[in-house]
Amino acid sequence: MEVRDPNEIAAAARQFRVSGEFAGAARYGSGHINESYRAIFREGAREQHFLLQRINTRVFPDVDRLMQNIERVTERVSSSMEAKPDRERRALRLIRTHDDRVWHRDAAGGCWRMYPFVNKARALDTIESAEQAYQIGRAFGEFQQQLANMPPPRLHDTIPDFHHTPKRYAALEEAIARDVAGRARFVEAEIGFARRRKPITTRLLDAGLPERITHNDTKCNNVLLDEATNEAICVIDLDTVMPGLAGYDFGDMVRTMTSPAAEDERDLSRVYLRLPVFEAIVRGYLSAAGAFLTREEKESLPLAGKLITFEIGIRFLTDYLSGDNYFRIHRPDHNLDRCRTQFKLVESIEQNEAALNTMVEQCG
Ligand code: ADP
Ligand code: GN1
Ligand code: MG
Repeated sequence: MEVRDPNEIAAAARQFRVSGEFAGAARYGSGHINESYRAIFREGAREQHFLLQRINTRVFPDVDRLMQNIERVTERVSSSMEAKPDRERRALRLIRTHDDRVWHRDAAGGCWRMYPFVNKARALDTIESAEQAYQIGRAFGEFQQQLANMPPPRLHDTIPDFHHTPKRYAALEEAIARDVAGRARFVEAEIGFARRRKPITTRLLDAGLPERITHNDTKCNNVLLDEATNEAICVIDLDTVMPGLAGYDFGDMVRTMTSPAAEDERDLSRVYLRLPVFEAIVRGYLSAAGAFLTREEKESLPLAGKLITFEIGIRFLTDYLSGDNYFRIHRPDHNLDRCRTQFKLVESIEQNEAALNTMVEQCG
């Protein structure tokens, strides 16, 4: 993990308009992309916490457009929460800088933003119960609903073709052909697994489904759950909110919640789909999104679960072959371990396909 000079972090934090004195910051969370810190400001006996982030500009080079999206999305979500007394815990709010911007570029080119920290809430890397899956499903369903009918202009594509599975597949083939890290010979089985499934990569895009505004990164640790009530209260990680298919969000929930094991579990016997959790995701998601989804979109949900799990699997494999320069890793072969868990889950989804279709039919 990157080690950053504390003075650099402190200087960035002080750019934001907050009452009180900066009193320290510690690395926070388990995201693979940005660098996040829990920052403390003190004013007399009062202490306030913030989530300070150094944006990954390799992944998001156009920070202006990225932050324009986030500003619009946070305002929209916040205004839809107007009636709620604890709106500050339910909608992210960008803290502005002293010169009234929503992000700061430091002298070294680092780009920073800051949100109030949602206290007494947690982000789960793996869920502990089907009820949590229901909650997270509902939260992302409501999020899509809040962003439906957003007035023009269209949101920017912060990462073009983010969920274009055929292009992700083409990128894998290119990484295999280039083999810059000399690792292709270690992953012949995984390459074979991916190649056998190439024909499915176009299926969601070819289905003629309507464009929505979607989150696109709906893994379970991108929602905060209230510690006391277990309610999913706040959708976070808004970098990839942009036009997309409803199934992208449903699919990444299937990927990150139906298996009891972590995304990087090495014991693959622990990786499999749990039907009751799948059902909880469907019920939670449709309790909100059911109101606006078409019949074809609902029918596409099981396929989306398989396809997004497969897609993230090939992205991990591509990054492994390319020398690990996209996803943050914490050990050698980390991306390969992540790829293997995704592929194992794809197999488990395939074995349950008929049951998943029936469940969606019954819930929809
Ligand atoms: P990444 O793109 O690296 O995943 P995230 O925006 O998801 O970055 O933030 C990383 C982690 O920080 C989250 O998984 C969550 O644990 C925590 N987090 C993010 N925003 C907040 C917030 N406003 N309040 C509390 N915790 C947060
Ligand atoms: C990344 O930022 P984070 O850790 O929530 C990635 C997602 C992947 C996920 C896999 C912008 O999400 O697309 O599905 O890792 N985000 C980006 O865990 O690429
Ligand atoms: Mg995240």
